[in-house]
Amino acid sequence: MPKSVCRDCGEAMPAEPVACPRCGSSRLVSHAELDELTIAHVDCDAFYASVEKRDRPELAHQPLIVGHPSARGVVTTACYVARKFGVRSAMPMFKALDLCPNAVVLAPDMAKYKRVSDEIRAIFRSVTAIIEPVSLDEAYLDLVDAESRGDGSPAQALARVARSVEQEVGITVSIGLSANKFLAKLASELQKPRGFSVIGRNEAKSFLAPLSIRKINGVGAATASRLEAMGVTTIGQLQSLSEMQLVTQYGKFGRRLARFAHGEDDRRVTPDRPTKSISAETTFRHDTGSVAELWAVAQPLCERIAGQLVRKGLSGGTVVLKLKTSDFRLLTRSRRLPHPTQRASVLAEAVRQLIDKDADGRTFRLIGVGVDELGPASLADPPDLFGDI
Ligand code: TTP
Ligand code: MG
Repeated sequence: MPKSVCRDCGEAMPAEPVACPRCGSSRLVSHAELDELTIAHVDCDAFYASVEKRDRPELAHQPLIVGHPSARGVVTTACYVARKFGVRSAMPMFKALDLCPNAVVLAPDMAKYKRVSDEIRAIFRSVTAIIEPVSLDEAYLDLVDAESRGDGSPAQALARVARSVEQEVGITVSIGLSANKFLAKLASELQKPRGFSVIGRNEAKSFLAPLSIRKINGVGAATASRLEAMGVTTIGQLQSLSEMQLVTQYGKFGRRLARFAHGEDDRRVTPDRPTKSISAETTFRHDTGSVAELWAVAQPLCERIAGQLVRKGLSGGTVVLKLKTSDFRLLTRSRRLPHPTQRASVLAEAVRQLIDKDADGRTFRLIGVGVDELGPASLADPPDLFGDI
């Protein structure tokens, strides 16, 4: 049964009406699988240009180009008015101004875009902790916990995110909701600007079939040329090749290509490491699943981190264990310490407990240990806990 969410008031509906029965808006997002999809890609519309327009309302309807206004400069981004004239990112400025002589040109203000990006991320955090920023203006969100956090369905949480960004930050975003990162990113591009698109599992293959292979994340000019030389230009043609054929030709990436072509992608949304953290990691010479080996490598990492904490006059409140599996999945686990520390032994004890949980037969290629929730050294290791007053 089709399910809909009103993008203006957040009302959820079991059917697919023309307008929202609660607020009358016709901005509805509807899809039969709406309640089963949890992975979103959120991308700001004409990001730098939108921020500049927000700060200069008199430019609202004018063509605006952000980029260095020298003769040899290039367009960093163009607003949607300028895009109607054919202006695009990375175009030489002289060409852009030939196409759109009336455009206003502003130099980028990166510090401001960073601040805006932080504000947007704070809004993302209000609906999920599983956020993977890709650049200042885009991120993947996993809304698997939305319902249990009291945010409603993933689509309702996302509609609220879009409204908050508009009201609190003053720019617009486009949202793609799907079953995985690959499809979510494609979905977010479908209806820009101010879009909200859904690609369901059921239609993924047929949706992908007519698209160019160049739409696949990671297919650059070189891979595309190789595929095109084999007569493969659309994802549909790629679907008819076997995974084995693609692996023979492209190695590991071939496997990913085969999966993507069928709309499958098992990459997780991986929250980025907190900015304030200290970490160390080691790649194993041979992949291992042995607790003893993991532990043997983790201990010196804890020592390195403890040394850095002492040198920097800091203490760490949370220990983070990172493990990359042999098939490149990243697992991140963290544990809050009973008290902030600078000691390798305290870090190591927490890491040992985390390793014990994750060593379940899988093999790993990399182990990393980190600390975050950094604080001053004065908070580290209350002396009475160690009896060495
Ligand atoms: P994009 O998300 O690719 O572009 P956009 O946000 O300007 O437009 P839209 O998403 O609506 O299509 O990139 C985000 C920002 O990154 C963009 O505002 C400027 C910067 N950027 C560059 O500096 N160089 C580039 O070549 C591109 C594409 C973007
Ligand atoms: Mg963008």
